[in-house]
Amino acid sequence: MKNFTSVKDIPGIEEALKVAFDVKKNKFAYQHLGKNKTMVLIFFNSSLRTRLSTQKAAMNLGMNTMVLNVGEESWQMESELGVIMDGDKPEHLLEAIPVIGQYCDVIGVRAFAKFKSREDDYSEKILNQFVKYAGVPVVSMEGATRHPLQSFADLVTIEEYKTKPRPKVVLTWAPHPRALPQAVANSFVEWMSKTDYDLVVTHPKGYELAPEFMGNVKVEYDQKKAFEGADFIYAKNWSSYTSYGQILSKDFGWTVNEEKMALTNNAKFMHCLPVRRNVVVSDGVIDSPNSIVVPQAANREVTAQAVLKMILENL
Ligand code: SN0
Repeated sequence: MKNFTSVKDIPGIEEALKVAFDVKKNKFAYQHLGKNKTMVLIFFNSSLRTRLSTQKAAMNLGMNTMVLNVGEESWQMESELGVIMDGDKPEHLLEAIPVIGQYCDVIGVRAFAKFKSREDDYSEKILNQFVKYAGVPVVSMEGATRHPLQSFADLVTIEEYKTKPRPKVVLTWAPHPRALPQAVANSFVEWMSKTDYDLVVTHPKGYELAPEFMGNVKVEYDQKKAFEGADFIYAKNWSSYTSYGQILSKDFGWTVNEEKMALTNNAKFMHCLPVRRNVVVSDGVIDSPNSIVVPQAANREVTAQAVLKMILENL
């Protein structure tokens, strides 16, 4: 594997799962692969799990890691092409990216949707500049449209907790005070579509995800109906794709609570975190024994390590 920016980069779901379960069992067995190799992690946006789990995954493989938070610790970076740089951004990505590539063997990048232009976001303007100019493999640590390291961890978690071969997996929109990217939801749908799970997406009208991610995935506008018989409830807020970046609803009627979980087949509750308690999900649900958000987060280390292992093997 060279770059990792979407599910299309892995050799296949089955093989990727095999690698993940193997590194989970043998965390420190592949340290030779990363010896004298360095990973730089670049953050244009905040992080907790992604930063720590990816760094830990690299360290498990014997790599060295360096983290850079753009803007706070580095120069502000310009990403537009052809601009007159007489504003507040002293450095262009066109130089910064190949320079960073000189100091490392793998680059991890987090660059969220900016919500200025749907076209810019959906063309992955920043992430693709890294892929183009880095000269070394690039791992997406959440781009504008996808969060593949998260979705891979979600897949591993569902595989670990499922009690039947073909569980019903429900992705439900939930309210939020801020406009969030569609990346986690897009990517979740993209990865789940590669499995034979019974996948249902539920959201209010106007929150339809991009057709390139949804394909033929079932949409159920009635959240309670969607929850019926579900084995996994995956909650996530996203802003509108069609009315791009807008908040169309803050309806607490969509909050995941005990009453709705009672409609499910004793479903496990999942969320990528960070989560707004009593907005996205009630305390009662996230604190219940059915909540698997912590083991789900723990699998971020596992899947980051699986991805880095596959990249290192190909260097
Ligand atoms: C990000 C998102 O894409 O939704 C990262 C999720 C892994 N989430 C947020 O930015 C949440 C921020 C907030 O205000 O709750």
